[in-house]
Amino acid sequence: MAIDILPERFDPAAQRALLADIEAVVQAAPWFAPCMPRTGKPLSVRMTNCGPLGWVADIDGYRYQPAHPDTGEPWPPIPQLLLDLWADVSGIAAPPEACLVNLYGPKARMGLHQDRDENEFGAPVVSVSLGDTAVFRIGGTTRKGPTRSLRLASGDVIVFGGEDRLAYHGIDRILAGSSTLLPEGGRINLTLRRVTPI
Ligand code: MD3
Ligand code: FE
Repeated sequence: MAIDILPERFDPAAQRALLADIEAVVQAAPWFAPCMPRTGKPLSVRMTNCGPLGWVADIDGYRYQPAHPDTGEPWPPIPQLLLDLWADVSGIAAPPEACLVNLYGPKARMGLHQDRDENEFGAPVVSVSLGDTAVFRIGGTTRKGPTRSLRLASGDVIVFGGEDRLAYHGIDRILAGSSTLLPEGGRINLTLRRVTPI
């Protein structure tokens, strides 16, 4: 397995059910504003997490931690729909430990980066897109070299494993108005990850 694309893995009814679960997560763990380490420059996305561990970014760096950076409360559990998805598509018997939830407004983007804050690269990252379509870019495991562009639409699931687990990737832009799932527009991306060694 390298990149496994499952277009509309969640049909519109399942997308609404998943969105309701995420709205409950956000009630318990409100959106926080991540920033770049050292500079404190804000990222354009808003974030929250569910699961035993959550990814945070503040002036001190990037890390996984068991509690919300603003409220100090533990992250809420990962919704069953997402645990079932992981069991179906990850090929890993151990459950995911972190589900990062990213919120994109119409102008938000995410620069090309690698995900390397985890201590288990044998497990894939499983991504779910909800709401407006994103123009996603993925390259190889070095910053230079060719990249390709892919559109991620609402309900799509992508599994990034094998050599592509450490591929550079980012979000170039959001196609505002391409979906009516989110009442206020925009896009939510969910990424399920294993953080500690299996
Ligand atoms: C390829 N999120 O949270 S999802 C991230 O749409 C992140 O919010 C983007 O990059 C988003 O770190 C992209 C697709 C994705 C997520 C994780 C990956 C692709 C990946 C990890 C390794 C390789
Ligand atoms: Fe990433």
